[in-house]
Amino acid sequence: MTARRTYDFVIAANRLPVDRVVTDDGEVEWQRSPGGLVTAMESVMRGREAAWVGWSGQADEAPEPFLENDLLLVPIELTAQEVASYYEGHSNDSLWPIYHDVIVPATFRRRWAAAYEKVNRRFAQKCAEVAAPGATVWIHDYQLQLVPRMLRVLRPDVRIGWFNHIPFPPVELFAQLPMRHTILKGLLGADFLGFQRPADAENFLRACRRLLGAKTKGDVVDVPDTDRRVRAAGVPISIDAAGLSELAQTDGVQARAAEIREQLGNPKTILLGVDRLDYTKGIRHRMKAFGELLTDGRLDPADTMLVQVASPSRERVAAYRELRHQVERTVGNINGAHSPIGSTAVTYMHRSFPREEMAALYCVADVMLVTPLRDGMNLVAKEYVTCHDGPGALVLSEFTGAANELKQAFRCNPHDIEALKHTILAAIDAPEAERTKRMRALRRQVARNDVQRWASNYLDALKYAPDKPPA
Ligand code: ADQ
Repeated sequence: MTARRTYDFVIAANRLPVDRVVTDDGEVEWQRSPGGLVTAMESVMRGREAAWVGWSGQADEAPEPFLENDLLLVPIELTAQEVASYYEGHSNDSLWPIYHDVIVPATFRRRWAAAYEKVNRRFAQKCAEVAAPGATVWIHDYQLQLVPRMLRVLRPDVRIGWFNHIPFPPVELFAQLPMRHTILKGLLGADFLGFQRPADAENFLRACRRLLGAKTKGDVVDVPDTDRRVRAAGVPISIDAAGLSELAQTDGVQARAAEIREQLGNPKTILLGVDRLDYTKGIRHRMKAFGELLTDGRLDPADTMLVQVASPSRERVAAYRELRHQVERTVGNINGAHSPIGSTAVTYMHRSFPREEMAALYCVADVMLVTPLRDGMNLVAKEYVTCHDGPGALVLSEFTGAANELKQAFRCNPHDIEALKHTILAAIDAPEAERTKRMRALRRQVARNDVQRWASNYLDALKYAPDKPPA
């Protein structure tokens, strides 16, 4: 592309914020994806000239840059081979397991790592082309950890931020990565590095000390062999709380919630799980606890049911295919053993739903089960407390970033199945007044710390880095 013009605010993320859809008459159209990042960015991009660099989601295709509501979308081409090596391979089969406590073993392949570098360079070059002099460039997530340094070499004039949506692992695990030095140096090309929790930032700082011999003071690293300093701190992401709460209160969503309860046979207690079908989310542990509670006779399938929504994810990676089989087998086993005639103990849906349907499910759930073994933040927990305007209960794993903020949740260690069963029962049985009080506090916490606030906190930190922004 020859950059016709440049922009003072540039976002780089693996995916563009649009989905490609083919209409009935064969036309290609782009639809704005409904994700939280897009909503957050809308608020910070308003009134700015902005560009977004990312992959379209379709291999072997690079449409020309195009405008979407004043935002220039700049597609990055990935070949099918690069999707397999940079994305499914290095990002999701090497980095993802290492960054999530090696819940499944990581696989390292030299050609995946080479493709990761090559694709990161392509992103850096594209950012360098579209960034105006002195622009702010905000790079997202673990797929693009080499971009900060590559971009700094090409464009020392721009201000570079990076935000990690997933955990940053302890150095003892990070050290396994063959690419560990390249990644740390890649990240240190930024001015500010944002993490979900202060503990993630601390893990990064420790890795810089141990593996690069870098000096750190507080949350600032001296970049070895330069006079540059980089700040690393926790800036927890959130949701568009006002928008979601408004949606949940609409007549349509409320009516749909009542209809869902009816369709489920009006049980006394509805438990809900909502996840991408990922081994980090603790879906098997949750099912095990629920199944045992039925077997023990401590829950009665006649009046308690679990609804599990699992959106399809990364199905070309072996560990994800295996997980899907395990979950579906377990659902079959529980239902075979416990479902009453005409109803099911577990209602399992392996597909995605529109926002309205998700909001209705959150409204109807008496207890929300969020039990990841490790999760950067977990937005589902925040969505539930925002939508559910009544005496609900949130069971929340202590291994999520959200647990740092959502103190009024029923906290659990999903590895401890007995304790998890106990916590689920405690959430179901808690007096209504206690449930109402906890939920109110949780809702207020998320409303105060919404995604718009996250984005403005992040950009302030980036503006003042390596110093802290004025209070
Ligand atoms: P994810 O691992 O994708 O994100 P999460 O934060 O839970 O996890 O967000 C999932 C989103 O997908 C939620 O908004 C949820 O409503 C939606 N969703 C899930 N299942 C769905 C379905 N079947 N239909 C429709 N929508 C569905 C990564 C990190 C997280 C971090 C986020 C944001 O792994 O830890 O919170 O980025 O930084």
